[in-house]
Amino acid sequence: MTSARRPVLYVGGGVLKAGATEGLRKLAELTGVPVVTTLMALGAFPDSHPQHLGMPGMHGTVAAVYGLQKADLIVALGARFDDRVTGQLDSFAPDAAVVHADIDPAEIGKNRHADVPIVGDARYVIDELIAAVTAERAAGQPADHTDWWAQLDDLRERYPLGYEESADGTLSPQYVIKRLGEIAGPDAIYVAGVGQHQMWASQFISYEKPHTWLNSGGLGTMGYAVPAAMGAKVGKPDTVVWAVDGDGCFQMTNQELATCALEGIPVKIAVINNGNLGMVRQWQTLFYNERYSNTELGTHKHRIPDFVKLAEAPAWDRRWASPRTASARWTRSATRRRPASRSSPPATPAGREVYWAVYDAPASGSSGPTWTSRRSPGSGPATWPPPVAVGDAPTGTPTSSACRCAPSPATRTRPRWPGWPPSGSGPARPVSR
Ligand SMILES: Cc1ncc(C[n+]2csc(CCOP(=O)(O)OP(=O)(O)O)c2C)c(N)n1
Repeated sequence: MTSARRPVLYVGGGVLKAGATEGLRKLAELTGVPVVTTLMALGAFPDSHPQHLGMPGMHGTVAAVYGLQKADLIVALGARFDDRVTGQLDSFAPDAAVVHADIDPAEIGKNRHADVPIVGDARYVIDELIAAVTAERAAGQPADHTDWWAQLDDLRERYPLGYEESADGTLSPQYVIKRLGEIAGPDAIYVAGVGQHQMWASQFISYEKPHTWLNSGGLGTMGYAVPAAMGAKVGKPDTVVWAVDGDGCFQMTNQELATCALEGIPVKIAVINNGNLGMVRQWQTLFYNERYSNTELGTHKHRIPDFVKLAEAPAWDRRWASPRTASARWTRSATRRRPASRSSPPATPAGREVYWAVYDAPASGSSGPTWTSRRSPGSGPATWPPPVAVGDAPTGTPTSSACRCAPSPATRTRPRWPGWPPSGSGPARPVSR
């Protein structure tokens, strides 16, 4: 690190698991080396830190991708050279020597040859790297990364993360997520499902602290967000927990909202409803010649329920018999600072903070997407709707270097599949092309 001209610290989720974030910051600041953090490592190094290039890989920033690709030294800490980071392995970072530190020996050299393999807990490895760099510095080996930073800064300047505003003045999902992050702030915990909304949540919310981003980045399990948010809220009842979920993912585990109501677990959920299995559709667009198959969910038509009505369906709304009772229960729960127990009176507080923000794709025949938000009645001071009301979109057109929301595809009527739906169960319905 002291003799390399273009070094990068490539940080993975292992650094968070090892509790090595303090050490990472020390190492980064001591060496002046650029840092990239993977999807699993968001929060391990503050997003706002000047040495942070962002997330690498196919959903990453231009500077982070370029940084790894052109590096002459990659120091991988608790990361695994996943294909979403490297792309095609044989053309990934061709000039880089690799120092690969991981607690799991099976990871070392699995995808990319390690010139210096280190098996160990990231916390201890980082401490030893700090000691080694300090000794080299003392022996008069200064590092000069001026040219390297000039290139990277130029890219950061020219290609920041961005997105396109919709022409009709409706809100783009990236904007909604960005505002959510600005309003809830760096102390909140954010959880996401799997898909485009997950990528936008990773890109447009600023993660400044460890363990404020929970994500299923390895297996990528749709349905992760709601139960993960519940777990986070139970573990940290005083922290605001937001789940950013997709309309597809949310349907996999939304029944757990009943558990939230029963057990008093006040999570907040933003469903980014783009009317599609957006990420898969995006791949069909980009890699499968726009041959769309089974990705249109059809907002409020066939595969997507009315989420606002769904939010009202479980028992919590009915429990607000009177605002007075509701507010008494709320106070009691808030001062207890823990979830209501099973034997406590009906768990009104849970419902009171379950907050719904629904980004709606255009219903067929309607003029465009709409933003609706629903707050359960009698639930205290509003924190959400005003800042993201339609019309609050920023002026100017941000540049785009990130993925865009897949618009709802046009629909056409096609004969039903042979034998489905069973005869007598209704007319043929429009399906996506
Ligand atoms: C259990 C499971 N099934 C399928 C997939 C494959 N998959 C990844 S993203 C995705 C679409 C997710 O759609 P949605 O929740 O609406 O999110 P969007 O991409 O539209 O934001 C699918 C089907 C998966 N990751 N997990």
